[in-house]
Amino acid sequence: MSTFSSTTQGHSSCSNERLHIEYVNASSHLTATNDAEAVIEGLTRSRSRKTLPPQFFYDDKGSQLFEKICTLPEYYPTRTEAWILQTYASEIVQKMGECELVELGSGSSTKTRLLLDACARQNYPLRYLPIDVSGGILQESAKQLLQDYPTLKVYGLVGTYEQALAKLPPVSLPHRAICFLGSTLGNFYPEECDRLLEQMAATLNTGDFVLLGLDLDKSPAILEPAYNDSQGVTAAFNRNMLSHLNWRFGGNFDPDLFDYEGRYNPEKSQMEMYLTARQSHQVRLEKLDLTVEFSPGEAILTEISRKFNVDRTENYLRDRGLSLIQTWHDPQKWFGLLLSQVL
Ligand code: AVJ
Repeated sequence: MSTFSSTTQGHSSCSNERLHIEYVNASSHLTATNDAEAVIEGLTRSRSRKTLPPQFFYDDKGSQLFEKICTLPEYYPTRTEAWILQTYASEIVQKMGECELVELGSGSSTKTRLLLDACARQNYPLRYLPIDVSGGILQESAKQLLQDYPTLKVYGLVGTYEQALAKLPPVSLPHRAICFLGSTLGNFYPEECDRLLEQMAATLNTGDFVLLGLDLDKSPAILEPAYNDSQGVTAAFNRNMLSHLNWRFGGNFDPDLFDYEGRYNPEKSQMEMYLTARQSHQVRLEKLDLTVEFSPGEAILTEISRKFNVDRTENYLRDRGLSLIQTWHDPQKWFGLLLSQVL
């Protein structure tokens, strides 16, 4: 039997013996203000520097489109990372010992199952702390996991990474491992990335782990098709962001007035995703009291996806108190799983 409760702080939670879900974002008033400010800030930048915050990709439709991207023939990262986990999960888990698995952006938890299976083979106690902004997907995947792993305990946190990391419960196994898979770290701008890693290191104790799944730098001949797929799913995923903004902010974006293109930026070793206005027009976002002018060919940067170099990342992590223990790759070294430990 589950119980739901609301506390005076406006946080709600749901729990039974094996499942506890905590909503750490319940005061969504602040979240809404931040979202509105981020949109206004991004769209009012001077000519040709317009940008939108990537969190607007992930409404229900956007999450579906992203799941579809993960299965596209050109989009190698998901299956490459899954291959590394399938091949090396036991080795990874043996390096970590008995550990609570914290996962940032747990989503459907598909890849995490490979780590849980490996923990189960070692007879480790199974404790999983998924963190996701979508309460729906978190509840659904937690329910499935509890059915499939009879000894698993789940403590889920619904909120942003920052909110949730600040609210982790006391550790109950010898160590904790924060897993951040799918190269999602690559979607963070450098300053955001610094802040997140500092918060991760500050949250963990000596001997705890960080497991990062990172897409590695490679030829644009492989990168660009991965973000410009022939079925146009990545384009639809980007245009959907404009529909999402229309819904959220009473807007009148016409997504079909924008072309999509993913471009590799060699100076920054990153993919950059752009929506470019085909013609001069105005867009109104009523709830933000905002009118935006687009000139022909003017672009909105919707997302960056940084591509990593293992040696540079090793130094970067060391500067933040994390020492690289081991890296696992696919045979082509397109993707890396980096295990680091708090010194
Ligand atoms: C969220 C990091 C997994 O950057 O590759 C995929 C997002 N955007 N295609 C990435 C994305 C367009 C993706 N990750």
